[in-house]
Amino acid sequence: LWVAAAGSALLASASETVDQSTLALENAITAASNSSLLWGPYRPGLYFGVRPRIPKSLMTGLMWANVDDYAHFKDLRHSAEQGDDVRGFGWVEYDARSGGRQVINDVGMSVKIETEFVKVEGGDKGGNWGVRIRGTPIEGAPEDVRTTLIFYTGLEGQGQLHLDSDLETDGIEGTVLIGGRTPDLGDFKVEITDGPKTNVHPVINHDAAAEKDIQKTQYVGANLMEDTLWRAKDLILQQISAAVQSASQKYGENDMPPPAQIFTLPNTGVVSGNFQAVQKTFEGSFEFDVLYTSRSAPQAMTSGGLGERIEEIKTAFRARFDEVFPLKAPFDKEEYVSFARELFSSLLGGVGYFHGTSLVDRTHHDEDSENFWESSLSTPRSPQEEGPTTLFTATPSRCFFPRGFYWDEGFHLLPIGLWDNDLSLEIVKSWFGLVDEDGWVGREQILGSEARSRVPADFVVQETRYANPPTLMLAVVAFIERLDQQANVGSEPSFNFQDGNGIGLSGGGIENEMLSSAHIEHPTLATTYLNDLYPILKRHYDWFRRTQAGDIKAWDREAFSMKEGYRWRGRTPDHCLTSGLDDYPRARPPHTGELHVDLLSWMGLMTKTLRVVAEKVGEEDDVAELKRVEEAIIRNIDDLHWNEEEQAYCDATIDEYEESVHVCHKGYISLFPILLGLLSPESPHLGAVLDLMRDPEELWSPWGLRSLSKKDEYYGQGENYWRGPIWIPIQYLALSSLYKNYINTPGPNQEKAREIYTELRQNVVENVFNEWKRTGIAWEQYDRETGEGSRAKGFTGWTSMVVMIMAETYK
Ligand code: 6A9
Repeated sequence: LWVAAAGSALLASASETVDQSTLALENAITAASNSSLLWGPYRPGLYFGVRPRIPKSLMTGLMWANVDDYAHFKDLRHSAEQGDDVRGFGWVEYDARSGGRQVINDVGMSVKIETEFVKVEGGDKGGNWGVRIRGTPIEGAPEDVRTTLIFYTGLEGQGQLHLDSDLETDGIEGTVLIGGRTPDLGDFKVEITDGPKTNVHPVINHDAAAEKDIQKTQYVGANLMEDTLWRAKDLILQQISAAVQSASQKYGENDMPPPAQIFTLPNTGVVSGNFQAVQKTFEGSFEFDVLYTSRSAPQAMTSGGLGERIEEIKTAFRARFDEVFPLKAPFDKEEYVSFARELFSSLLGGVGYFHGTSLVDRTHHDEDSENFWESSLSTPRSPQEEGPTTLFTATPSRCFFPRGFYWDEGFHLLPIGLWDNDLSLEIVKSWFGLVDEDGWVGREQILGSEARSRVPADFVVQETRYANPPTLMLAVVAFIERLDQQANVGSEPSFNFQDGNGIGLSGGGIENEMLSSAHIEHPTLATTYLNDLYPILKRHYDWFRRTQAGDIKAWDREAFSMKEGYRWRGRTPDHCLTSGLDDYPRARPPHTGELHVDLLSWMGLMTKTLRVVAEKVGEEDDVAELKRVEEAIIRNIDDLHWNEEEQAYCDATIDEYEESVHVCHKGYISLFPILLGLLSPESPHLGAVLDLMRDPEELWSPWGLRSLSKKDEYYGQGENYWRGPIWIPIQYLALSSLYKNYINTPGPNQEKAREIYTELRQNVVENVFNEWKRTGIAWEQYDRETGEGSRAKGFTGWTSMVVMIMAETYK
C-alpha cells in the first residue's frame, strides 16, 4: 500500500526546499524532522489542521456541517471565524510535544466536536500522529442530528498522494487509506477509519440512495495548482453544488433527496491527485480516527494506541499543569483550575507554522520633516513582495487574527516558556530569523495568500521604518533567569538541551520526552544559543536606536543623557499603531519633536536585556556602553517626561511657539516606567503613579486598570480601542512589577503597593473568569464601565496571561 518510489526528481535533497531567505536562524528540515515539534495543529486559523514545520509539505484539515436541512451546508466549518455561531472553542488540555484535546461548541451546527490529537515518537521522520474526531449533539438538539465531516490531505511542493477506499480495518469496512511520500517525510500513510460500530450512518429511503452508498465514506481527489490548497473549502463547495444541481435536474424541487444524501462527494476524481478529501456522514453521536503512520516509525499508529495515548496525555497534562501553574488562593478552587487549564492550552494550541511572501514598503516615508504625517498619509505605498519566509509563532486570536504579531508574542512566550522553555526558544529563534540586514522586523507577519486573505488591504503592507514594542526581550530575560536559577540552586535543572546541537544555527536541540519536563541538561548549549542570538539582538537594538530616535534639541538637558529620547514612527493624528496602543491620545497634530514615554521605557528594557545577554556571552565592551545608555534612559525618564504639575509621566512635543511642552493624557503610558520596572522603589514619583492607578476617577475600576483616565477628554471617545477599555497584558505588567519590585521594599509606598497588588489581582482574575463563564470565551479587552468582554472573541493570546496572575508566577 505504500506508494512506490517515485522518480529521482522527487528525491531532491531536503536542503533544496529550504528558503534561502530564512537561513539565518531557521532550522534545517532534518533537524525539524528529528524533533518532537515537527507535527502539530500548526494551522491555528482552522478549527483543526495538522501540518509539519516544513515550508511546503503535507497539509491537512477538517470541515463539517449539519445536514438536517439544505441551509447549513453553505456555512461548512473550516477556518475559525468570528461570526460563526460557536459558543467557545479551543484546546482544553494541550502539550506541544505530545498532544491534547480540543472542544468546539458548535451551536450553529447543533454538534459539539472534539479533536483528540496525539503524537508518537519513532523513526527518523518525526514519528506518527493521530486524531480522534468525536461529535455529540449539543444540549437541546435532537439526538439524531445529522452531521457530515470532511477530512482532507493535500500536498504542497514535491511528492504524491494516492487514495484507496473501502478497505477493512479490524473487520470493519469503510476505512480509507491515503498513501503518500514526500522528499522530507518519506513514505507515509493516512488511514481514516470508520470508527466503532456504535456509529450510525443515515439510512436514505429516497430512490437516489441506490446510486451512491453513503453508508460509509465518500471521497474526491483532484490535482490542485500551487498555492490553491488553502482554498480547499471552495473546492468542496463547488463539488457539492454541482451535486445539488444535478439532483434538482433529475428529481425536480419537489422530490429532492434528503440533504444527507445530496451533500456528498462524488467518489470520483483523481485518486492520485495532490488533494484527497474523505467524507463521512453520521446520525447522532459519532467518532472516528485519522491515523498518520510514517514508514520510518517502528510501529503503525492504531486506534487502540491512539485511545491509550489520549488518556496518558490527559493525566500527564493535569499533573504538570499543577506543577507549572500552582494556582494560589483564592483561585485554587476546581472551577478556576479548569478555566486556567483551558486558557493556557488554547494559547499553546494556537501556535502555528506559517510560510509565504510578505508585502513590504522600503521607500522610507520622510517622517523627519514638517507636516510629515500629512504627506505620508497621501503618499501611495510602494509595496514589494519579499520572501518567502517562515515563522513559528503563537497567535492572538485564532478566529480573528490567526497570525504572528511582534509585540503580542513576547507576552505569549511568558506562559509558554514556563511550560516548555525549549519551545519558547524555538519561537524566539524563529522571530529573530526574520530580522533583516538593517535590524528591522515587521510588526504583523502576514505570510502567504492564506494569511493575506484574512487581512483588509490597508493593513497588509509592512513598513521598514515602523517599530512595535520589543516584548521579545521579556522572553529572553525569562530564559536567562531560568538559566541562572538552575545554576544557583543546582537542584532539579529547569530545562533541557540535547545532543550537542544547541538550539542555535544547527537546531535539533529539542528534547523528545512525552511532556517536556522543562530542564536543561546541557547548560553549555544555552550559551551557544545566546551566542547565536546576540549579534541579531544587537542589530535589532541598533535599528531601534537609529530609526526611532527622538529629536531632543529643544530640551535643554545635560550632555550625557541628551541622546536618549525616542519617537514612534508611523503616527497619524489619531493613531500610533506602531506603539501597540493604537488610538491612545498623543500630541496633536503629530510633530517631529515629539518624545514618547512608553517608547523610552521600552528602550530601557531593551538596553537592559541586551546588557544582560552581553554579560553572558562575554562582550565586555558592549556591557560598559550599554550600562551608560541604560543609566541615561533611566535619568531621562524623569528629566524629559516627568511633569511636576500633573504629577505624572507624559509624552512631550514642541508647541506652536517652538517651546518644548508635555502632552499629558493620563493612562497606560503614564505607568510605563513602573510597568517595565525602571522606577526605583525609592523614587519620589512612585507615590503619585500609584495614586493614579488606584483612583476610581482615573484608572481604577473593579475589573482592572483602564487604559485611559476617566478624566481625560478622549476617554471612551472615537474608536475607543485604547481609550478606556481594560487590557490584560498591561494588568500583567503592573502586577508583575508591583510583586517583584515594590511590595517587598520597605518605604512610604510599600503598603499602598501591596494593597493595589492584592485588589488588582483579585479584580482582574475574577472578571476574566466571570466573563468566560458567562460567554464561554476569553475576550480581547474588557469594558471600562461594566467589565464585559468586547472586541475580538476567543482572544486566547495575551488574555491567557491571567493564568500566571492566578499562579503568581511572574517573569
Ligand atoms: C485587523 C481585521 C477580518 C490590535 O493583537 C494584535 C494587535 C495588537 O498587537 C495591538 O496592540 N491588535 C492591538 O491594538 C489586533 C490588530 C488586528 C489588525 C488587523 C484585521 C480582520 O478582519
